[in-house]
Amino acid sequence: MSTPSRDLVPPPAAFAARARVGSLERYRQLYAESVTNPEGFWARQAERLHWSQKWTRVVDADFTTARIRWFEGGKLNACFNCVDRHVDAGHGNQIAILWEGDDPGHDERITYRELQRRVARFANVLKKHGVAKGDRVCIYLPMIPELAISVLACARIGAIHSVVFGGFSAHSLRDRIQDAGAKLLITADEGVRGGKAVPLKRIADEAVAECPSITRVLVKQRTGKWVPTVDGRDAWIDEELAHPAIGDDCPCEPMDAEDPLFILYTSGSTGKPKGVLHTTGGYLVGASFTHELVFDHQPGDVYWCTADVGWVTGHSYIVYGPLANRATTLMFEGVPTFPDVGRFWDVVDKHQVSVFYTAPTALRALMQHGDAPVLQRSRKSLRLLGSVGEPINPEVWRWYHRVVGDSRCPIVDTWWQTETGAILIAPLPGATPQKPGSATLPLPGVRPLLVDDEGREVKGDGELSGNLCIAAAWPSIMRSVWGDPQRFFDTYFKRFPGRYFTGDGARRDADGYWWITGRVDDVLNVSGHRIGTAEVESAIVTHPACAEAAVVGFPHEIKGEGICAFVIVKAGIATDAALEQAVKDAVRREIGAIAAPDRVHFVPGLPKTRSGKIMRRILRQLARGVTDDLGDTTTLADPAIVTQVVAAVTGRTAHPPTA
Ligand code: 7RM
Repeated sequence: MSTPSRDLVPPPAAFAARARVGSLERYRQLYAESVTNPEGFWARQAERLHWSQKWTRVVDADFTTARIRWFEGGKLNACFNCVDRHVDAGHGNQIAILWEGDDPGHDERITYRELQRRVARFANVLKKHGVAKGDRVCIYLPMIPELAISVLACARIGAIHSVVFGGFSAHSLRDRIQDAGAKLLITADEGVRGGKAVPLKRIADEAVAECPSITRVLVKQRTGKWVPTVDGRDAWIDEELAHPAIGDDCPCEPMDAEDPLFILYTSGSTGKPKGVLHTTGGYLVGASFTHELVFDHQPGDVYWCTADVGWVTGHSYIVYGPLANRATTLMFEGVPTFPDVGRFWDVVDKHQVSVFYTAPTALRALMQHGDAPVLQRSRKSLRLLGSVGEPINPEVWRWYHRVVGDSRCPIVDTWWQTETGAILIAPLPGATPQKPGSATLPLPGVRPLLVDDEGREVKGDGELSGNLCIAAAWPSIMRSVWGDPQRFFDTYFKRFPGRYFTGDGARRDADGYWWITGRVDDVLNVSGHRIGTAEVESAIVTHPACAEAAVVGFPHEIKGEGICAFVIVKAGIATDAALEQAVKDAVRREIGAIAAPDRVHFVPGLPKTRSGKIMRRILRQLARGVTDDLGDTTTLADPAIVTQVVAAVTGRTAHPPTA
């Protein structure tokens, strides 16, 4: 199945003429340089940052041992690179952060000079409360300026931030705080999204009650609602910042290139979420280099990434990448559908956004409402569109291109992961002819390859498919799993020795274009968020009525993937609508609303192999409504169970729970 050439969308000539990389030939040249002389290439890229001391060795990486070090001997500070150096260079009056509140009447403009002052004061507050270099600080905030400011304040003093998305539950927050051994938590009274309040402080209190490592909780008053405070533990951020002893100056801590910058938790196929560890030099080189190249960053751009800073996309493409490049980055507190489904385009017009980066799930949700809400807004300021988080359906790509971008803006479909730190596969908007649904070609310095299940490289010029691996290290690759280096090796380097395994499947077409087909492990992608089936299963069985659960994904019109749970209840329990709700609530309570199953089926048993492994393949078929083509079931321990499960799912017979 090769892609017809009518599906090739070349970069518009007007765009290419002004682009940083303006032709495919120039891209090919850059790429060739990067793979023939990676050290020279990355050393040149690293020059984009300010180093207080230059590195002595560009790279020392070995995928057979999972030892990865970039720019050793070099010293730099990420906050200095994102803030101070721009002020020093005379750009203090430029807007650094454009904040748009949930309420359309509520916004804030923060210049680089103002950002420097606020970050330095915040850093001084952290120091006053005993935070020092290497300490972990957990940040559980809504999308308000203090989120970016606290991230940068940590980086300034060398504290390691661990941002937890504001949609996670108390238990998820507790697990992350405990795993990182965080000393201080930064939160808010409440968050506001779509006109509704999120009780962050209440959730944080519940979490911190089981976190002895936390000595201090700093609370931002976002709504001013009364919340309980714990004497000797809690302090109001605004009072702390206003304290006369807190000064405007705070030196940037010189950090080794390989000193940790942050931990960010992400789901895998087994066990609890992993603390992905990123270090200072390589990460910032990667975030900055890719932001400039993929988003063709130009002075004067107003750049908007709609992600939450609680995910890696927000770390790399709201905070670190754009600020390192002295962009004006827009931070949006709200949701795409409030006060109405035209909100994104209202914000685009209001702030004259030129580069817009969002997720397919948001586009699918908006596309449902037709073209009118888009066409009613000008969108003339837009020049480039981006997509991230999951494969974008070709028809959604075309709608994004034709309706949102008026057929004038290139689209960059960016493939990457929390672990990769920065974009690895994406078009360069002025150079790469795009194909709807393909992330196109690897960025300079990136060497993807396909490997079959036996570990042999899948090679050739035609259309190929396999497990997506990367052959050699790039600067922003994660360095370890926090507290568990063995898990780092086992997860990414064990299955295909000498290669980094992404967990994704992919296809490469005859033009060398990459098509990501989705996860090949037990990780779901729900609205662009990674959720491990094992986590959801553990959450379900915390409910006392549930004996066992198996979770699979199914195609979902808006979310991309929906969650379907098959649950065995304990003897004598009635499987009614109330219990179904209770199962969903259990997952909300344990993980957060994003992981709540869309469907719950109570079943008398689960299809298992003789070694006790759940055959998810069969459940996946059932979840998508297929009951007659379940494939080979002869390896099941008890093939008869399938008939009973089918009956339970289709409701053809009563399903008394087994003991
Ligand atoms: C940035 C981010 C990573 C997983 C990854 C893929 C999927 C991300 C794309 C994509 C197809 C894309 N980090 N994914 N981007 N699949 N096309 N452009 O999403 O760690 O949260 O998720 O997301 O499966 O492995 S993440």
